[in-house]
Amino acid sequence: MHIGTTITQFIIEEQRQIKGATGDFTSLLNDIVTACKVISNAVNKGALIGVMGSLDSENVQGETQKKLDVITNEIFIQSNEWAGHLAAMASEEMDDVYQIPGRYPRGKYLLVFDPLDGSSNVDVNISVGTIFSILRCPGAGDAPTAESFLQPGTQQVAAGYALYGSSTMLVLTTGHGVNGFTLDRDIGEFILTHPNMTIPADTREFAINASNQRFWEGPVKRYVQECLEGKTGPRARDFNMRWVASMVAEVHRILVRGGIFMYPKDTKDPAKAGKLRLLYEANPMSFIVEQAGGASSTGRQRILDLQPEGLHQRVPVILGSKNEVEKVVAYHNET
Ligand code: AHM
Ligand code: MG
Repeated sequence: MHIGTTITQFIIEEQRQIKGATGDFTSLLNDIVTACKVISNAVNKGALIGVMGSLDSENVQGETQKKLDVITNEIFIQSNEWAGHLAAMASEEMDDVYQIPGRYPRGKYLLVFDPLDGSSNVDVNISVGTIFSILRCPGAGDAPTAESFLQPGTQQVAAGYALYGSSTMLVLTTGHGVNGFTLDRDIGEFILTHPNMTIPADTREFAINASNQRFWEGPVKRYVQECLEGKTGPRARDFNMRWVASMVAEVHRILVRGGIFMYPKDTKDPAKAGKLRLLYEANPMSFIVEQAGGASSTGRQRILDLQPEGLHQRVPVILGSKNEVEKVVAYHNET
């Protein structure tokens, strides 16, 4: 019988290539994988275990928290705080940095995550996901602060997401391409099913929340309008549109069949530069997309080059098939 490559085997074999690797990173990734399996189970059982619905609380960004936002955040903390690999964590659901409790050793990595992205979809049984990013902790000895996390996306050691969809998948990059694993529930292991995922440079599919159209800037209005004009317009081809409102599901679709995803700058709330958060949404997804041959930009700058200014900073996001992203960037440059 052929046994597929488990994610653990894959990570160990990948790390063997790296001189001086201590096994810390491999072990950290394993704990993240465990957290994603536990979350997958909770999301899958849903109403059976009473985890659907909202709480009265709001997170630091003023968004109503779902029960599962809080539960999944707790799962991530519990799975990752004890092993001695992390110096601190930060997440969409916590106002400040989470320090590793004194009873555990402090390690050299920082973990940033959105434990349940797209959680507005969870009550209606549409795909949601977990996004994570691993950074090195700068400085030795001192307790990490928010500043420790403010590193450009190019500094990420690894990034990934788990997609809780019709199957549960984990997609990972450590800077050597992108690989996808599917959870085999019978044996409780993620098995390599999508090796070397690559995004085609061209696409005929775009994803954007079109209800915000009146708030977009000129270049995005122009790009979408030209897609809508189809064969008879300047693009001379018909485009298809998708909007799941779960970034993980959109990025996964783009990794599998190409496409462009946009949550651009808009004037809906002038206090916000965009909707998606740089550290735990835009950066990890941009790292994955670039590693798969795609591109990712705010429209004006490569996302991975941005110097973060705050833990919960928001940025415009335009990512996916390279030639399409470059077209949107070119339209921004013309203004
Ligand atoms: P969340 O982290 O609070 O779930 O918000 C992020 C999500 C993304 O997954 C998705 O792309 C976007 O918000 C959808 O926004 P909208 O509801 O405006 O379509
Ligand atoms: Mg999110």
